[in-house]
Amino acid sequence: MGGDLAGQLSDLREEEVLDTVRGRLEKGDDPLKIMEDARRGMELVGKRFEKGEYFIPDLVYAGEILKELTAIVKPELARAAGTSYMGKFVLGTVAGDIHDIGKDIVAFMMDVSGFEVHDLGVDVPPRKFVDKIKETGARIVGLSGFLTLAFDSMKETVEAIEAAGLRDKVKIMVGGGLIDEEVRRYTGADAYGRDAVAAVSIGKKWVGGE
Ligand code: B12
Repeated sequence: MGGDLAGQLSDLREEEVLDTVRGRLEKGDDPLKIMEDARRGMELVGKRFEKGEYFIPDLVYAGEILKELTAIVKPELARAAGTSYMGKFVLGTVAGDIHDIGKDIVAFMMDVSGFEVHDLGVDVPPRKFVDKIKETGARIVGLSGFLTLAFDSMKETVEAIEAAGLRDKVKIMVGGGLIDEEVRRYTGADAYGRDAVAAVSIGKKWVGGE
């Protein structure tokens, strides 16, 4: 029951993964640590895909296992977080990219941390971000992306926000598998967050809550 979660996930051993997660939560293990192990497991899945050991259906299956795992961990994460109102947050996976597992974790963590989350979903064109910012008056924007092509989509989204005259009204954070500080600079965003915990602390800093 206390097995190696990252290894089990990377081997796509669904039942063992879920048993391990339930067992760890019962023992009072930190839900964030469980999510970190799951992240490492998904990284291993990605490596096997790169090496040609796994194929697209394996990625889909890994994504499904991760979703089930997240559903089990979510209530515990919610319990661990604070809840005072932090303002509005517009989030989406940028144009051309349909990865949403990481984005959904960010949405969830921002939500339970007190942000009003407006999640635009996946493959979101720049125009939709602009419209949502105008409609909600949100001051914080999150762009998620896992593909190399997402770098340009993020840049185009930041540019569209600027062209709409909203650039000095919003702070923009970027994140996702391949995103780092260098990519952040390329896109013109204000901050890069490595994970959902970082997203929350950046957001709180921007609203002056921490
Ligand atoms: C699962 C998966 C899929 C699933 C996605 C299911 C879903 N509903 O999301 C499916 C099978 C659909 C898929 C499809 C594809 N995929 Co894919 N996929 C993955 C995989 C294995 C895991 C990604 C994931 O969900 N990780 C789990 C989450 C939890 O990861 P995380 O990074 O820890 O998330 C945190 C941070 O990123 C951060 N974060 C995320 N968003 C944001 C936003 C903000 C604002 C902030 C601050 C933080 C933040 O917080 C998250 C939570 O803590 C990766 C491999 C990898 N190592 O990443 C490849 C990978 C991303 N995929 C890849 C590819 C190539 C594809 C396809 C093009 C394959 C194909 N030929 O069709 C398609 C893309 C289709 C498209 N247009 O988007 C490549 C990308 C390579 C590249 N350089 O572009 C990768 C890297 C695999 C590889 N090594 O080749 N994929």
